[in-house]
Amino acid sequence: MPIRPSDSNVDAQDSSYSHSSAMRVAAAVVLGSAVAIACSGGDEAAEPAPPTTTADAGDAEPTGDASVTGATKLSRASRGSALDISEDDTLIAVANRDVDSVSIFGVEYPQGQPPVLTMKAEIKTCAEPQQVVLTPNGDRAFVACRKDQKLMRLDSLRTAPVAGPAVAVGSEPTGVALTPKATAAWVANWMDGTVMEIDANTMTVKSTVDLNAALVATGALGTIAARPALAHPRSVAITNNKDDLENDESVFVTEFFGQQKETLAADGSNADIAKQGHSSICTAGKRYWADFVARAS
Ligand SMILES: [Ca+2]
Repeated sequence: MPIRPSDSNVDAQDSSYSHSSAMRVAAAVVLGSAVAIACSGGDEAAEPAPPTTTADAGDAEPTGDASVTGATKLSRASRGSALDISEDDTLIAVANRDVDSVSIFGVEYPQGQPPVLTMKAEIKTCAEPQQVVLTPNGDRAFVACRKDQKLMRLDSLRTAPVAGPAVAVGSEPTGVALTPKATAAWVANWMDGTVMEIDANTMTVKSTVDLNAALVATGALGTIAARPALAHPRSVAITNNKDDLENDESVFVTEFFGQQKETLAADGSNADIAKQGHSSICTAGKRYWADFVARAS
């Protein structure tokens, strides 16, 4: 079972969360070769080891039944949420976090009338579905289940919605997003400090990016060895440059905790400004590296 800190039920993606001294950190993983030098950080020994990848999904065919709406590629960046709307606005997926299900709604827009919402199905999912994200044609969805530590695919949402295969990911996945053609899903493992690339068709882990080593390399944590659970990636979003390549996009990941930038005063007067967030920019070809850089607080 994962270790769950006392604040693990606080959702940093919700505006209700307020922790003035814990500023956000953003991490980014760039799936391309253009910024490889920027990722080196000048310290070879401190760089996280690139994960092993076995295949290139860059030119893979889109998933799902594209004939349903014809959409094979998202028109926008992708990020999961408790709720997602299909590209054509006719399908809505809602994560029911407390009852371990996802509800699928069809939407019609009668002229001059309010939209009509019809629940097509409530699909039982793995436990604690934190985020859901729909594919370009809306026929599939991917669900990150925080308690069960899985990513589950939901299939045939347009016709006969059903739970599909699931894959074990890291501890407490809290975020999921898709590449523009939905050939891969990226999951933020909040407790492990990693992000994973999941093949959307085979539902297998293609690569794992360790953000812990990248965070240690900034020096913000002092002189310590990298280990799991130092970084806490929370939500994830993937760019969309509208070309046909999947492996030239960037993956941005929010980091839950800020890092100390100055000594805390005895009277605590600088408690709200003594920390700063970090963001990262990274890496390379068919290998994925991660790095953090300081962000202005
Ligand atoms: Ca692209």
